[in-house]
Amino acid sequence: MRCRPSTMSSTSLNILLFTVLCLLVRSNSQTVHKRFEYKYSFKPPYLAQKDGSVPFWEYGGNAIASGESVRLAPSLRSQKGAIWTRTPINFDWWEVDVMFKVTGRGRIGADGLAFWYTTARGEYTGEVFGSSDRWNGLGVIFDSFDNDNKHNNPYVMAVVNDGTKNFDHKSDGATQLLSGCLRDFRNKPFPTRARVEYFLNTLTVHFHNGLTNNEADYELCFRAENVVLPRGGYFGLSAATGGLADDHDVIHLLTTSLHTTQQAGSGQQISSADQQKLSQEYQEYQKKLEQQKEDYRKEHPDEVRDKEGEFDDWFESDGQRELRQIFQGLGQIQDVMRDLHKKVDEVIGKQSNSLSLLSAVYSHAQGQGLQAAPGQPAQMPALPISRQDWDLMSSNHQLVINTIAELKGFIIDVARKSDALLQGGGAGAAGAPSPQLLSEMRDGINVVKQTVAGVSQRLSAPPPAAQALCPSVSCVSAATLLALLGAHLGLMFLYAVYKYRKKGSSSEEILLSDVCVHLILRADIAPVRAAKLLLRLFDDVSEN
Ligand code: MAN
Ligand code: CA
Ligand code: CA
Repeated sequence: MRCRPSTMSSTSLNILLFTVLCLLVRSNSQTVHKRFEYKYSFKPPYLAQKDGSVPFWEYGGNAIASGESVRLAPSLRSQKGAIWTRTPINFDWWEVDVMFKVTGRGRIGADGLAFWYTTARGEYTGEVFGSSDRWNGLGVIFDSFDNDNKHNNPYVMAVVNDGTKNFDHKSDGATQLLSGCLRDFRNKPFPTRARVEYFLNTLTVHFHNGLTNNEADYELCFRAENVVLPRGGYFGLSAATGGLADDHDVIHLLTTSLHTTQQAGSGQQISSADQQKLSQEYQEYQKKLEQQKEDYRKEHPDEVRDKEGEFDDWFESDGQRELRQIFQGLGQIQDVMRDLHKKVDEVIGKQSNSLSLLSAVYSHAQGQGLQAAPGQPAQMPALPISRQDWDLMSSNHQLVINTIAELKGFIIDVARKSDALLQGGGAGAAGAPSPQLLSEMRDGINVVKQTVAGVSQRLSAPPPAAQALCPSVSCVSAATLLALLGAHLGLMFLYAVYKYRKKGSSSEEILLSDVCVHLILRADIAPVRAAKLLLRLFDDVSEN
């Protein structure tokens, strides 16, 4: 009596185990059959035809299709566009791979794109990422812009709607989403991808972040079970921009229908008798074919020998293919290396050219060639002018220009004063300079004026012509010119003083003129200083 329940329980346990096993075996044998659905797909090249149409699809709004992609919404404010399948799908389970690029120059972009599976195609003027609100079906939304300022965008989410709900754009659909994941899909080096699978009422979304071009780099975004979607929906893609804008480009949408074994076989089941018959027929056909081949070989022994292995080249084993690919890869590396080598050679050639040019310039400047002692490497000659000298030279140059400007001003002043004297008529005043003397002075000053103007013009103008005519080192420098000018002025001055002396001028003026001559004739006084002193003297004289 005591062992009865135990026997019963062991029996029921065995039955349970058997049932589970049966179920397991059944589910294992239920393999998934996949079929590429070209009528629900688009991809480059020739995505759009010459007339702009995309076979089996229709698009509208601001969407533009090219051979390479569909731009759903361009990076302009308040744009919306979409592309939809022309016909509803005729399979229950599917997998859709969408490759897209969302790009924009801003750190933040907007508004995003959406993949749809809905009972009706959306309106191109719709309010939800370029499609209609209150849709019936599924929307997988790639929301770039953080409207609710929760710092949780860009975000990928699935929203299922039965045609009654309005999408809450202001809070990024936060309370309406079925599931989602925080993923950045903007401005990636490679196109980003999403693989949306709907199989046996389980919705799975995988995401590829576009950091690589590797097919295997999808990662799970979410999986949701017990999702019931209406049958016979349309696939669609849409995008929209708002106050901010990104380009929303879709490169491909590839649809694969998924079928279970029962589905795949449904309606095509054949009896085992028929199966046997077919298999027998096939075997007989194979035998017949072999027999015919044998006969042909016997009849045409030469031709057969020639043609043996004719198609061998057309096939390759996995190993052969791998080796071929490795060889191709190596070949490409070699090509790149060769190019690199060439480039490096070119660079070295150019460099040595520049070096020899430089050497030639140095040796010309120093008046000697680069001569290395036997067995010793050639030494680079010292620069003909040091940085310090250069700075000194340029500051001197500036000083010369300034001084000449001052001189010019002064001369104009003198000319003005002499004009006034002439016009004022000094006939009455005893000891005043005669008009003849003044006109001589004015002529002299005019000559000086012209000379100064000439010098200043030459100083301010770029000197290419002058340099082309004479070597840079032995050209007449501005300082020399100024010295000559100074001498000229000095002589004029002396002449004027001489005239004044004759008429009884003061001893101070005589002394000044002597000093002036002395300064000008002394070779060791810098011309700029000489010019400055000269200026001062002029000032003194003119004031007196
Ligand atoms: C504006 C509005 C929003 C939009 C953002 C970002 O604020 O147009 O609807 O989401 O810009 O484009
Ligand atoms: Ca948003
Ligand atoms: Ca948000």
